[in-house]
Amino acid sequence: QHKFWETQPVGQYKDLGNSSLPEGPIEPPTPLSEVKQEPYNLPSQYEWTTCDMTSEETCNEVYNLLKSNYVEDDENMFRFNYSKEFLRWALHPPGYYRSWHIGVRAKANKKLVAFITGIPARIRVRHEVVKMAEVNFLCVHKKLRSKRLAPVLIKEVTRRVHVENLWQAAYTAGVILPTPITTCQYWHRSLNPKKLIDVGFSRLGARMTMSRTIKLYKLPDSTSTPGFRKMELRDVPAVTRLLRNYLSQFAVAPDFDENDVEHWLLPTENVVDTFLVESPDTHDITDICSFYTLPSTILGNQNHSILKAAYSYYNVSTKTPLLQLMNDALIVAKQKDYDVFNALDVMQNESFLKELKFGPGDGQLHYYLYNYRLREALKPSELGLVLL
Ligand code: MYA
Ligand code: JJ1
Repeated sequence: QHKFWETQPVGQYKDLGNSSLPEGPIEPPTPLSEVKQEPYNLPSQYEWTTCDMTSEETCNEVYNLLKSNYVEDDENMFRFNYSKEFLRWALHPPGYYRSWHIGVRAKANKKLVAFITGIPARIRVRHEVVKMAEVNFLCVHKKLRSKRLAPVLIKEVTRRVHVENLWQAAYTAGVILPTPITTCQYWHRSLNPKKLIDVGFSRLGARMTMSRTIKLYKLPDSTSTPGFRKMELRDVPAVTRLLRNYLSQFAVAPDFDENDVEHWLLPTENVVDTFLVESPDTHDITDICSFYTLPSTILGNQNHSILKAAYSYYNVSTKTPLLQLMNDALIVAKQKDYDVFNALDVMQNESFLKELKFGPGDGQLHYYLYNYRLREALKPSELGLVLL
């Protein structure tokens, strides 16, 4: 029973497997003159605010709301702790709209109590490139849960996306809603097994001691691939060509141009790391691997308060085997003191997960499109999109 989602142009359960329905937009755009000009009504104690994330003060408020109220695992042991630099990066891609960074404040004390964001993206679905919003960072303060504020936030971001003449969106969630285009599994590769066990992120395997576990996850001190180095600004054209060509094989993937690649892949300290392989003889760029940094707060542990996690982002192998490339990514993440390297079973990731000693997590990530129907669900390996 989904009182809100039943009213929205999303794939409905009753239509699952009904192959007579066409792929594409569920409803047509309405004339811009018919788009509601005023924000939706909030309960009278609250007011809308547009969050200027370039302001240090506003960014701090958003950071603190998410730090205390954003996504937790199913046993409430860890909570995502996106950094301020990360939030600024995630919300300022080429062509972003400030009006899509939406907050709700309590009128009484101006405290920020809820948040939702959109950013523009071109997403290719099969042979069509569709201008969409990527919606993320939906958060309602713990004290205001279950009061139906989330549907108001979602309707308001939808309205502001419509104002810019965009009619589709992509989003992910840990919960099941009508209806996922695919469901992905989280996998985890221990880099600092002792800490992960101490904080309850993982458990000592059967018939395993701590010292055998530490040995099992040991990695070489340095990377193995000749020509493996950090990506630089001058690499943007080559990385764009490699990535565009690679992503073309997936049913749903971003349509990145050079500006997007400069924003999303060029390394930013403690936010996004990209490495590539430059052939020592030809100086061709043949392979890429990247990960982003998303720490989690460890809730209620005496000895540790932060779990430093790297999340696999976009990887392309044309010459170096993907297994070897990702092993080098693990080595640099270990050098940089990450505790764990996480990945979803998207794109070709299944080809290295087991061999590189990743294990399945207890979390799943469901991917959704708004106002765009797919005839049937995808396999995770048909998905070429990673949202932050
Ligand atoms: S996913 C991350 C979401 N955030 C968190 O999980 C943080 C911790 N939790 C919270 O802050 C709250 O529990 C939230 C719900 C805010 C999640 N996506 O207000 P309510 C539906 C979509 O009484 P609350 C991310 O950021 C629920 O099914 N809908 O509930 C992507 C129910 O509807 P229905 C969700 O717990 C977000 C209704 O809300 C989600 O106080 C993409 C209940 O509302 C969820 N994660 O607040 C948003 N969780 O009765 C959609 C619950 O029908 C974007 N619900 O089942 C759509 C595209 C928009 C743009 C379109 C442009 C064209
Ligand atoms: O991190 C996650 N799970 C961990 C910790 C589990 C703690 C108890 N619930 C986990 N650890 C096992 C690791 C082990 C290492 C050695 C090999 C075997 C495995 O499974 C999970 C993902 O698995 N994370 C979450 O549940 C966080 C929420 C995920 C949904 C995210 C929604 C995203 C919002 C959209 O933007």
